[in-house]
Amino acid sequence: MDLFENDLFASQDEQQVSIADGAMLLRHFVQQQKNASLNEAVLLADLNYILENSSLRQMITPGGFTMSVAMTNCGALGWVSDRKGYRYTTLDPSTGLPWQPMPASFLALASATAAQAGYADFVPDACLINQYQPATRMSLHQDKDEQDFSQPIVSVSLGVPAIFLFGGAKRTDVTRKILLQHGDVIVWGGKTRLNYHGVTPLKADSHAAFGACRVNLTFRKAA
Ligand code: MD6
Ligand code: FE
Repeated sequence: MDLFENDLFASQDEQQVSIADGAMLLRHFVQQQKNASLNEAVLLADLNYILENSSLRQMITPGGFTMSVAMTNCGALGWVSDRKGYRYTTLDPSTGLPWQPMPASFLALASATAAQAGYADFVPDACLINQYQPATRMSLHQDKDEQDFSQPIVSVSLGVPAIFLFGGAKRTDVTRKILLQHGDVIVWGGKTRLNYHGVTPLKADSHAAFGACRVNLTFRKAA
């Protein structure tokens, strides 16, 4: 299949895959958590609560384009984009109120996966929630609005699978395709912290809990 020809990992069954020095894929990590405080049902209930109390919105890029991915945040800081630029805010611009607090299950998932990938003591202060409808994509970008690039990023995929594009330090570097399925977590830092990456248009599919959508949780230490 053409789509996966650059995917080093699609045919492998390993639970834990090193993508590059500093970046690791933990497959189906969410489903494997069975603690009272961290398990799939608690995580999805906590996510639903956030989405019910904070609206997903399509933000405007500094260049004036409407992003196709719908976003909200939880945690002390939230990532926002508008004509003035990209930044982190303590208040949700659509309400003027603080973002919803980060649920304990989210914190537990972020620090457990970071530790598993070799990043001890990761305590995120920001969780960006991205919702992809069918055909929605995210173009190649770097995550560079955070203050301390020694801190990793934890990215959790839920719902319909997506193809993640993982490039290099330059926008023109070749990208590899990585299949991200429900419950997969990428921990990303070290030498790859500023690598370009994106998501190809979401294919029509269905997931029991998410319908036609994919939801991505991106945990960061922004401040
Ligand atoms: C997404 N993810 O998976 C978009 N950024 O929906 C990201 O932009 C991302 O997954 C930095 C590190 C990991 C990521
Ligand atoms: Fe990103």
